[in-house]
Amino acid sequence: MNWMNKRVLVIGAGLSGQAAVRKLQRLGAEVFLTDQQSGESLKGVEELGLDRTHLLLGLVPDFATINPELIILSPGVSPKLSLVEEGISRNVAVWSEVELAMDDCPALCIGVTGTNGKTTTTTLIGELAGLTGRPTIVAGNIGVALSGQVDKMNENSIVVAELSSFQLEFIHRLRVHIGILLNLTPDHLDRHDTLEEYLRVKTRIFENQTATDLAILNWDDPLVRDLGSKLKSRVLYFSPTSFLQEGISLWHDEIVYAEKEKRTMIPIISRKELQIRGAHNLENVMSAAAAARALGLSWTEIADGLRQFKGVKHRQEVVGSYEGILFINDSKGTNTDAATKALLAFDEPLVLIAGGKNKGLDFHEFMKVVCGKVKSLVLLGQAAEEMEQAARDEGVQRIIRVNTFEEGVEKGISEAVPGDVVLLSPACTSWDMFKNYEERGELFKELVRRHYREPIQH
Ligand code: UMA
Repeated sequence: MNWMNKRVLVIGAGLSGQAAVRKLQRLGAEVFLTDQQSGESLKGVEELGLDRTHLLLGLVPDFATINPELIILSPGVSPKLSLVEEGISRNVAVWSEVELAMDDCPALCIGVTGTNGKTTTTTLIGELAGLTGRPTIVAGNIGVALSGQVDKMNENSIVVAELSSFQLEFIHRLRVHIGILLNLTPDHLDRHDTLEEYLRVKTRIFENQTATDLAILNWDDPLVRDLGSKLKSRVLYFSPTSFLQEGISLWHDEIVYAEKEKRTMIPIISRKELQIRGAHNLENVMSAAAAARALGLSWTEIADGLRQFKGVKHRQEVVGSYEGILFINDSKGTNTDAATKALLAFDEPLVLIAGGKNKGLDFHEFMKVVCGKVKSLVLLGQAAEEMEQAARDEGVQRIIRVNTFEEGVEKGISEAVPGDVVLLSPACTSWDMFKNYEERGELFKELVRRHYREPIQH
């Protein structure tokens, strides 16, 4: 669309808002950027060019004075904000930042949504799409605003977009050629009010698909399965629990693709060959394989890509296997729920390295799981004392307290024997020792590799 000289109000000056402003500046629009926070507290705003751009920060601007023809909404901004309500009541178009990003983008678009697993699936599809040799970008809710990425795209490019319900709420023409809905469970109900509304918004991902497009749906999720009969696009189901005569599913331990009409079943890969663990990851792997197949990759190429995939950084990321011990970096496991999920993903004897700064959580329920799964528990950081107490209350036998992170990793290694898994999943934030969980995860990987004298990878 032509936005030359048009007045556009961008609400929210975070990643999305700033990327939108840059794109609108390139399109020649007159931009008004507003945020409830003042300029000093907003990182990156000072780097925005000010040509035909007005910064209205730390205040509530007067709608009538701006008189916008378009409002771009950052995903984290509620549509109940008075500025947005006023725009809607005056019939001003309201777009998500992703709508603006994809408005004139000629690339093939793969969109991934669902309550859980979006980031892993998006990352994996990005890696598989890379195998096609076509220019590929991975962006969206994954932490990189789409508007900042799509400018250099052409018809041959592939955009893999993680799309949240917040982003899908204000799309209009955004078309995903390949769309994935992984699963649907109640989430973000503070924003979407009812489960029905949340589902409605999520399923908008398929709204602009045509008969040539592909919808990849989870057979095991009744709400997602039912959607299949209502879509205009072709539908391909996947099931991580049962065999499907049509689609991607599990046949014993093998991930297979079956076509009913041709009466064929093609084995893709054994789940045992995957580096990423846990039942939930099968959803991610199967849907990504379906998308990659639609991109024209052979099943052999797809299997190779799946075999290589080490997961998303710091989320049950496979560091490597050394002298028969598998090392997993789950530094993003900053609460007991996330750390519990990580523990349950492994059947092998576990050495768990945990601790850091407590977010105010009680550790007793978590320690019940630890007690059943973990052979040695290494504790560090500010929360170590509290965690040790809870671990003792729940009957954990082998608890080792250390003073530094380095010592914790060394102890973890010395506790393990071939066949074990050493898991860093702290159940705490990193802020007592590190800037963030990324820094903690990177140090973990470095210490493990240094211990086994492997060159450090950056
Ligand atoms: N703001 C206002 N008024 C309000 C509310 C917010 O001015 O009423 C301002 C805040 O002061 C802040 C800005 O809006 O400066 C933040 O906007 P934002 O929350 O949309 O954050 P962005 O930095 O633009 O990041 C967003 C996504 N954030 C959310 O959806 C909350 C990022 O997803 C996404 O990676 C990024 O765009 C790039 O596409 C994060 C996320 O937590 C990872 N997503 C949720 C999730 O995964 O559960 C949906």
